[in-house]
Amino acid sequence: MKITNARLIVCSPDRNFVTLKIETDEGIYGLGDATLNGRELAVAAYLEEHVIPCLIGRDPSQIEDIWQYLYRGAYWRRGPVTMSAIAAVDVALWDIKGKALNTPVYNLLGGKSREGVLVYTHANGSNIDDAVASVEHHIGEGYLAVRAQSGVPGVASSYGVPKGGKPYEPAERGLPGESLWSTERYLNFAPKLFEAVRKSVGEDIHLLHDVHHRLTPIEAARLGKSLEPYHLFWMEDPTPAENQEAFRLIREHTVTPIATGEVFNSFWDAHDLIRHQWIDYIRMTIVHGGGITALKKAADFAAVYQVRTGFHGATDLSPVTMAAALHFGLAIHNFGIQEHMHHTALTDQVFPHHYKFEAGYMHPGDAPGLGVDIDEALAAKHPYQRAYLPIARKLDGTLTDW
Ligand code: GCO
Ligand code: MG
Repeated sequence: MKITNARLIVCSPDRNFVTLKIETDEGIYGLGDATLNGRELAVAAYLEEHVIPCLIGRDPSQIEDIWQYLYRGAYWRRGPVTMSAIAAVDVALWDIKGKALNTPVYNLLGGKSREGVLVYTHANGSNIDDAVASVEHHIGEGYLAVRAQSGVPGVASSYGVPKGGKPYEPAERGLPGESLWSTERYLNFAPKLFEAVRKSVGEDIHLLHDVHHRLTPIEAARLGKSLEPYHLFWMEDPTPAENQEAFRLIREHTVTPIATGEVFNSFWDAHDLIRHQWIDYIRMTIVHGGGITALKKAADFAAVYQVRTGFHGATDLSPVTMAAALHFGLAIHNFGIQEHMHHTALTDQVFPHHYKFEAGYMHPGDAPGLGVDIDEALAAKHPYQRAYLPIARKLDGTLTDW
C-alpha cells in the first residue's frame, strides 16, 4: 500500500477543527485530528508545507518509522505545533491499519482490557446551588464521575463556568476575552463547594475538580488538604507544570490525588512527575502528545509507577481524538478515566462516529479502524473562524495563568 494523497479539512461546526485525511492507492483512507485550540492554522501550515510533501509514496503500514521520520527527521523537536502535526499523521495511519486489517484500533493495541471506558463529564454553575443541581443532572444522565466547577463569590467570571446558560466552551470567536481571578477568594470557597456537592451526591460518585494551573505549590497543598474530607477522584492542574519538581511539595502535604498534563506535548514533560510518583493521573492527549505511538510509550512508562491515564477530552479535541482515546483506554492496562465533554450536535453530524455512552462508560465501537468519519460537504459549509482561549487577570490587573 502507498500513500497517494493527504489533505487538510479546516472547519468550524460551532468551533474550529483541523482534520488530516490520508488517502492510499487501495482506496482506504485514515483521519487524524490536528486541532490546537486558538493556534489552529499554525498546525495546518506545518502539515501542509512541511509534512504532507514527505508522506506521498510512503507505505502507511510503517507507523513507527514514519513517526521517527517526522520527529527525529525534523531535527527541531517537541512543541505543541510539531507534536500535534505528528499526532495527526500517526492517528490517521492507525486508522488506515485498522481498516486494512478489518479490525478496530483497540485490537491493534493489545485487545480490550475492559468492557467500557469510565468517563467523567463537566458540571458547572454560577453558584453552589446551581453547581450541585448540574452535578445531579449529569448523574441523572448516567455519569458515575463528574467534574464540578462553580462561580466564585466576588470574582466576576470563573474558569469552567459558561456564560448565558450555554454549555461551557473554552474558546470564543474574535480576539481573546478576559476573565478575572482571585486565589484568596477561590481557596476560601472551594471546600464549601465540595462540602455541598458531596452531601448531595453521597459517597459513591467520583468527583473531580480542575484548578486550571492557577495556584502556587503551597496554595495547591492547602487546597488539597482542605478537600480531603470530600475524597476527590482528583484535583487537576493544581499548579503550572513546567517545573515538574513543583509537584513534590504538593504531594508531601496532601493525599488528594493529582492529575496533570493536558498541555504537555512530550513524554519528557511528564518524566519526573511519573518516576517520582508526584502525580496519580497523566492527562496528555493523543492529539497534542504526538499520537497513539507516543502515548503508548508514555502510558507504559507510567504503568511501572502505578500512574494511570486520565486523558484530556474537552470539546477542542475533535471526535477523531475522542475515538482514538476510547480505543486506547479500552486496551491499555493502566487506564484510569477519560474526560467526556459533549460536542455540539452539528460537530457530531460533521464527524459521524461509532462511539457511544451508556451508564457511565463509553465504548469506541467495533468498526474497523477508529470508527469515525468526516462529512466533507457539511464541513465545507462551516468555514474556519478565528477564535481564542481567554486570558486571566488578577483583581489588580496582573496577567496570570488562565
Ligand atoms: C479540561 C480543560 C479544558 C481546557 C481547554 C483548552 O480539563 O477540560 O482544562 O477546558 O481549558 O481544552 O483548550
Ligand atoms: Mg483541565
